[in-house]
Amino acid sequence: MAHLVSRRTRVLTLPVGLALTASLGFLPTGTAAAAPADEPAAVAADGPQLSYVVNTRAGHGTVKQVRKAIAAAGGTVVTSYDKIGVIVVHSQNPDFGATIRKAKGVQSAGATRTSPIVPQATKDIGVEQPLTAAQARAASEDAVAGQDPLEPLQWDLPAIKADKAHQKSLGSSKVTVAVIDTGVDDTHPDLAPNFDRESSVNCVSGAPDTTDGAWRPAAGESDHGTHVAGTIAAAKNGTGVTGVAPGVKVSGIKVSTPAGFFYTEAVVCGFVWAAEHGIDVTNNSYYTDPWLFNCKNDPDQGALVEAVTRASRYAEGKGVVNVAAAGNSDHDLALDAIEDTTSPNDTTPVTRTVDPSACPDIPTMVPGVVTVSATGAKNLKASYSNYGLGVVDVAAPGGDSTRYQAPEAPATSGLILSTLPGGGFGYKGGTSMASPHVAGVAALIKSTHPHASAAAVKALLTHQADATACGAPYDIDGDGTVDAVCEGGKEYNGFYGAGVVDALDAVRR
Ligand SMILES: [Ca+2]
Ligand SMILES: [Ca+2]
Ligand SMILES: [Ca+2]
Repeated sequence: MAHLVSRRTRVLTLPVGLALTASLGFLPTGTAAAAPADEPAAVAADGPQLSYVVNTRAGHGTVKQVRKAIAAAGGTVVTSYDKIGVIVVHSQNPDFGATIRKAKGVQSAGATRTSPIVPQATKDIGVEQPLTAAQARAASEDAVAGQDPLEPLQWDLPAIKADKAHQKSLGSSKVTVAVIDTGVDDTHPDLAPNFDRESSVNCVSGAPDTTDGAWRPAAGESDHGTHVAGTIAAAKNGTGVTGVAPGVKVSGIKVSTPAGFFYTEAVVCGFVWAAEHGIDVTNNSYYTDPWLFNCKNDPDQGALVEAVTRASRYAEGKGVVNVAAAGNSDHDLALDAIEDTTSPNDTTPVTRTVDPSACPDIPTMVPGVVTVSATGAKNLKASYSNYGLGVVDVAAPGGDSTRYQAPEAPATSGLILSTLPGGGFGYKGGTSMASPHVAGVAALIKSTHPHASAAAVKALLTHQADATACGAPYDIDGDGTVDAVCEGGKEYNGFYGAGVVDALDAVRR
């Protein structure tokens, strides 16, 4: 089974050679929760407990009517997002989806997973490349006045002129970026000063859990979200690393299960939470499991696209800029036929050929979401990064294998250095790391223009980006064969969109 997070957190060309796919060893068992007592006896409830999103027409009367139909079909409402007409349901009725789709007021409904809801083994995603004590020591000797000790290793900051931007502004503490991810360890000394607890939450069940600290990764869970948070807003405080926007606030919206699955109901909860808690920017370095591509003409997958689209649009309407990673499969998302061999990734994947325009990768391909491709230290598209004319909006550093794109000294790794749970630091690479650079720049723009709408911030983001031409035929491994084709002109193309984001322009009034 392909693991979701592997696609986003692991570069295809990892220097430490982590496998791209990892068996989760998932075994369906009979441990799913018992059927609710009030379930009508006539409805089959002998299937695995699955989770669903049910999309309804707006209006309170409709929601009430649909709730009745859900109960009659053997479903239990977990939570209901009435403002966007999305209801999260659990059911063991194998026919629940087909039955509820016929109910009055229901527009679409789909299972958010293909395996039952049971506790899954925790799994350590691991660190792509450690920071050695010698590297850290050498960096602190190289650091000049005004730099945090590890900043000399952060080649990605000058690549977007964040170092120069910081001489003018670190961003406003009135701006908050939410990391919709695997959880954020806010006790990290480089994150604690900028962490916003009030706008942090655990959304894994599909309903918000505001228990103190519920936004943190549990022991053994992925360190991905903590790394992403540091890239956005690690403090400029004389210790560790520096984020792209070290003066803004960052919050954690935990949406992945212990095994690292990002299911639709959790993502919907995350966007609705962001919309209603004063968030200015969300970062989305994942795709919703279990489908890499969700075909709108499939009743299940189409409902997932609809629910995530409603939730992200609701957030955008409340002024939230949603930024997302383009993905790490080296796919041209503008093609009309891509082979997907990894979905569904929570049971047995099947091979299918999809047209991404009809079968989008969500949330990154949802209209309105800023789609980010990754560059390496030579400012070229990273070897693994997805691309596509008309799909990629902007580019930012996500790192690449040093063998393909080596940084200049004193930096020693082609990957991105950031915070890890437990107070540590380490390198990761992927479009997961590119997206938070863009989220950070969007936060700087919002700091400069506090009254700008989400649309206005996005317009400035692309307008200020430094146009990057396709350049020479892309043979990143130098074997004489072109590895990806960049379409478009200098101002807008499939590899870099409108260009590499510009933190210095972002702080100019
Ligand atoms: Ca710091
Ligand atoms: Ca510029
Ligand atoms: Ca090649």
